[in-house]
Amino acid sequence: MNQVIFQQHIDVLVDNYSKALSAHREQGGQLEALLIHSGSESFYFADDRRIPFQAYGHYLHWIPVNRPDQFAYVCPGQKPIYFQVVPDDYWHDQSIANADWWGNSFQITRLGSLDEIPRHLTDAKLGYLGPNAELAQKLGVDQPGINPTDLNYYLNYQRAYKTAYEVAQLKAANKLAVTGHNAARDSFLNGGNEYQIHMAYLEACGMLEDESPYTNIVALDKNSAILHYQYKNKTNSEGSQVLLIDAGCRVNGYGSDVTRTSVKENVNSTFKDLLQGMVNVELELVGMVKPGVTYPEIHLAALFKIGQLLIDLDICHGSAEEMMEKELSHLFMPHGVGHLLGIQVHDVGGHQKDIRGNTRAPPGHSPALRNTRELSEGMVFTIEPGCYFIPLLLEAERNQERGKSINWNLVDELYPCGGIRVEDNILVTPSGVENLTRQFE
Ligand SMILES: [Mn+2]
Repeated sequence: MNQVIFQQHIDVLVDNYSKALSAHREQGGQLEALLIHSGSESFYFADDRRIPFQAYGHYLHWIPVNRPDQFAYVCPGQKPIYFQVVPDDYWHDQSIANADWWGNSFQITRLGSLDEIPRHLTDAKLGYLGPNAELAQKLGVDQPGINPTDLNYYLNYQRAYKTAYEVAQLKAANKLAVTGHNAARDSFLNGGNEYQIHMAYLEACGMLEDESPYTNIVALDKNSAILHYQYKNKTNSEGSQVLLIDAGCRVNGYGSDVTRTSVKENVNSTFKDLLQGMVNVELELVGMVKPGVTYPEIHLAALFKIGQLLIDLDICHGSAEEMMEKELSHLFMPHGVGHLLGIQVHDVGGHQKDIRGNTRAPPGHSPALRNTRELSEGMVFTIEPGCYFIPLLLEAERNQERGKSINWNLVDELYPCGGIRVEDNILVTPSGVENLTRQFE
């Protein structure tokens, strides 16, 4: 890893945090420094088993060490400090390997317990960002210094703009995911069931399930119409015709989020055409990306294009305009066309209009749209149009006025195929777009 781009990344963060703290004080706040906590270990209820740990996003933004009770200390004018807590413990491996490429950007203070932190702090008025308010108080921070809303808005908003270092991590996470997706498709074409396809993906990526940025969706046939399908069926699936797999990888805390849909040769021919159509729709939507376009424009274009495709394939009757007016396309794509992406798969600040926390709500007909931002250079998000045959949504229309626009014979034929989603990760460049996923295919 390149130490220079990491240091540039930290320089940007120092600058952002300094500005955020200045803005905070201009509005009457008092804070001069921040302690950013990775989080605390937690346990299942009435159990001594630990819940797999996932560090807080604003902490991982600084330090690529996914471990509980680690702290970044940021005080403008001072080199950032990493309070690295390494307790004495012979039950677990608590060692942390510091790498020069990131370690040189911090003053690393190694401690045996987090109780030792206060004695290393200056008298700058301290705030706390993180999930444990009780701990914050123990470390000497009182409300309103715990997760101050104004600072959160400022920092969440800025997270959408990635540094060169972050883009490099996201690219690496995409490269790895593409390897996994290729293995998953091969497993499917060779008759693998959901469990086997899932394991083929993990194996190809060389990762444990806990290391995934989110729970893999590995859905065969009609399961692919369950948007967040969470199981991995172990039954014989040699006769399966459709695979929808939504799976990513994580590199230094940054996650990719990629979906591919594959079919076997003998799949329903309309479904095969629909898949080709959806791949084209996705590429056209990616082609719309450039600074100044708003994300809801891409979402609306997705609904319009899917409406047109459904008409072209005789799955619906009428015009694409009618499909929009009657919100028929929405029945086939009930989710948003994508979301901001970074440390969190659904990255923060998607509905923010500015650093002060004013929001832009998604359109009333698409409440699930997670991103309403105006696109600008350095933003990373997904583009993931989908088209599904979801009985729960479609059957409610069968005997209604709206249902007259739907070719039910064909829908009945397509139910067993489930649905389609095609998803790439996209970077906004000064003049347009870089597809972080397809460059590795
Ligand atoms: Mn996604």
